[in-house]
Amino acid sequence: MCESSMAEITVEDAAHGYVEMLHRLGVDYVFSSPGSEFIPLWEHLARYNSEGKKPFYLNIRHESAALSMAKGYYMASGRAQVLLTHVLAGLLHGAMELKAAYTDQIPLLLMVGQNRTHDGEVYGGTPGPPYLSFTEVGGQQRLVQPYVKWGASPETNANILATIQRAYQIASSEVKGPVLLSVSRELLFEKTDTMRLPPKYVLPTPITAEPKVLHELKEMLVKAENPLIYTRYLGRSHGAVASLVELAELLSVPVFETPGYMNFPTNHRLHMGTSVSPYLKEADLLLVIDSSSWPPWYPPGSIRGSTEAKIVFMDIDPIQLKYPTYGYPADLLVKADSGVAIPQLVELVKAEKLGEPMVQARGERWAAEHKRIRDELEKKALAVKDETPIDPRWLSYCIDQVIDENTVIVNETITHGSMIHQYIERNRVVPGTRYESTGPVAHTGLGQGMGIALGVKLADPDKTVVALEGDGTFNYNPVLACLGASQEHGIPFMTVIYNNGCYAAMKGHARYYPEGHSVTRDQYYGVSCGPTPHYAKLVEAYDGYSETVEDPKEVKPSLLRALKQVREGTLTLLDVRLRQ
Ligand SMILES: Cc1ncc(C[n+]2csc(CCOP(=O)(O)OP(=O)(O)O)c2C)c(N)n1
Repeated sequence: MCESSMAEITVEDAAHGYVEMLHRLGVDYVFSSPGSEFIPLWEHLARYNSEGKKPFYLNIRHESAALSMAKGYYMASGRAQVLLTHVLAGLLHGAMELKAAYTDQIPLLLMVGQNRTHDGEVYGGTPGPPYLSFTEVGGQQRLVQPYVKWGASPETNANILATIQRAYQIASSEVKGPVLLSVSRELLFEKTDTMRLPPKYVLPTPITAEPKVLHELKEMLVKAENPLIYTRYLGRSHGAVASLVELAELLSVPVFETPGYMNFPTNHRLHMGTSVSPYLKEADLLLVIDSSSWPPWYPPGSIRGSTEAKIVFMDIDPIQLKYPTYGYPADLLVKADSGVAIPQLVELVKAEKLGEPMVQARGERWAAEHKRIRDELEKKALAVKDETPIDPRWLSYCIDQVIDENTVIVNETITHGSMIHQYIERNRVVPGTRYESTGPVAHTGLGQGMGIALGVKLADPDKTVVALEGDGTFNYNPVLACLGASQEHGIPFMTVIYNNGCYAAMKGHARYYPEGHSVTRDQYYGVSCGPTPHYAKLVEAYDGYSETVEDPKEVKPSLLRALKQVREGTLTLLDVRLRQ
């Protein structure tokens, strides 16, 4: 390949140029569920990969698994990911995960095939009748229009490399999110010798607040007697974690979180767990950083009845443009990237003369509270350690005991979620060691956890990755595709199923119909997830290691055996049978 002075590259054909462009963008992997329109790309990917050149082609057996893997890879690496999925059918199979990526601000470049001809007009054009049914009047992109930041359906290869780069640039810029390129067979198979190369892109600078706004926030923080900080996804910027620690320590402000990412070291004396509500009444400032998509109270207006605290949101999108209704009250909305704004805030606070005795007394009070919360949780877990069926508290406590600080927890449980956040907290101290699968930013739907775990492990091969699943969420996952991807690509991860044999979260009948048919007949439709199959056997089919755990005494030993296996490179699953 040579680059002429006119910024053109010589290529074997158009698809060669597409692959070269992805290579130049620094893309590591192309996550892909096959469709025959991609044959031209496979041709060149095979050559690049056999020469050790990126992007590596990653065959994945279901689009939803491919999208979740790409999401996990982004969450661990911070870089936008590229996918290929089959025309229409593939797009629809991955549609929920695409919507999830949109909500969770995950930058993905999704390339979907399409066809524009149907009568042998063009070399490589539509190969047969099935492709006719994959055409959509108005173009397939309209099917997922609300869930992509940007989309294009290129008409020509004349500027296609610029379009690919632009799509990647748009996905990667704030607010990040998925973009869609519908690339036609006619363009993919096109013969050409040269292609025009765009000038290399740059990203816009990060969003941060005006100095006077940060000054106002600093004033509020230093004057507050009882400030609280709450976050959900600050930790997606690893650097922001250390800055938040610095800010919290300077002022002895407690930090609460529902961890979509690892946000704040859980063993820190100012880490106060997940529940902010017991402290709201006495608070005079509540600073919600990176959680405006899911603030820590509900309904939105109820906060004004429970506290007189001033409410400040800091977020790239503090009014959540994607929601038709919202309604969370605020005194100050700081539109900023916390990874940039918090270090600025730290510098402003450092320049202040702080009331040292007050800050110290506050620090001691919260350190004592941190210890009290932990002691109480431990006592509660030990109290149920011998219960049969196994108590989920005991399982969560044991997981916390056996993992090390470099083990990554990918949580996709529902009613056990808050317990997991409370208990798995002894050593969540390294940024990038926990992720929420149903949505690090907001709830986005079940079935993503195993793919995310695979993507995280692929991006971070030295870490041990543990996916926590409910038996319900496990069923929503593309399990076979995920186990297959693990086996095919050598990506070992461990799954622990919190198996309570039902969809406990669905049992809301009595709340709405206290004397209704369900209650009186003891017949709760929507709750059953049984008879419980031998989930452990699924993993055997992929040469993995698995156990079914029913004895509370076996919880810790079985976790240790499974961790040993997965660390030695074996796909692993524990099906832990819990009380309902
Ligand atoms: C794709 C999708 N389908 C259905 C739901 C509705 N839903 C939310 S929680 C849940 C049950 C999950 O069951 P399980 O994982 O066993 O957790 P449990 O409720 O027992 O704690 C269901 C069906 C959803 N959120 N997403």
